[in-house]
Amino acid sequence: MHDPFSAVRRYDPRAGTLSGAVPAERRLRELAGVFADDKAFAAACAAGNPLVYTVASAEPADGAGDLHYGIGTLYPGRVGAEFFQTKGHLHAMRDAAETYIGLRGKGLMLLEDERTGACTAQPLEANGIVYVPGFVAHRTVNTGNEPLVYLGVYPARAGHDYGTIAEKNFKQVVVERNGRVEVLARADVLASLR
Ligand code: PAN
Ligand code: ZN
Repeated sequence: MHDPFSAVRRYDPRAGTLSGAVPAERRLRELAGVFADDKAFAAACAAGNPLVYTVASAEPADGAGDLHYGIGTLYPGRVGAEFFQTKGHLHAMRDAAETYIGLRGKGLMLLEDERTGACTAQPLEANGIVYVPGFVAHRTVNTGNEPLVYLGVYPARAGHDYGTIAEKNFKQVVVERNGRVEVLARADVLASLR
């Protein structure tokens, strides 16, 4: 029988593992449409389709007040000038918020409010916390040289809507230029690639 109190898990912030969870893997080819530079994307897929990130999730219960959580491990790397990043999503239950707790590495979260269009890039790194309010699309970007490992805690019923992002993508793109991390408008990046 399900024991509601057998709730202890162990995680390893270096490896990004969570006891009792088999991590889901996202390889580059599954991120079609995410990166701005189509040619660089095709070349990187052909050159070995690298592992971009894993997510090890815990879903203890599914009631209205329950929580799920997952450890994401986003590897360092780039497609052209653009840093490795997650697919990004809105929650299917739009008002579901999420707390991201940085465990290792250094990166940014792209946040975009679908109601107002307001967008921002906030630092996500070891010892930092980013609160993602409801109605806000979120994507994680690794701007460092080591894995970016973080814990995300969200309502059990949040669900993931990837379709809206697949259609619209985020307005901001994070690239390396002259050895620096820069957050640019996607429209400008696309124009410069033409
Ligand atoms: C996170 C994400 C994780 C992977 O646990 O699921 O960072 O990103 P994608 O789901 O966009 O591929 C979360 O935000 N859960 O709600
Ligand atoms: Zn989420």
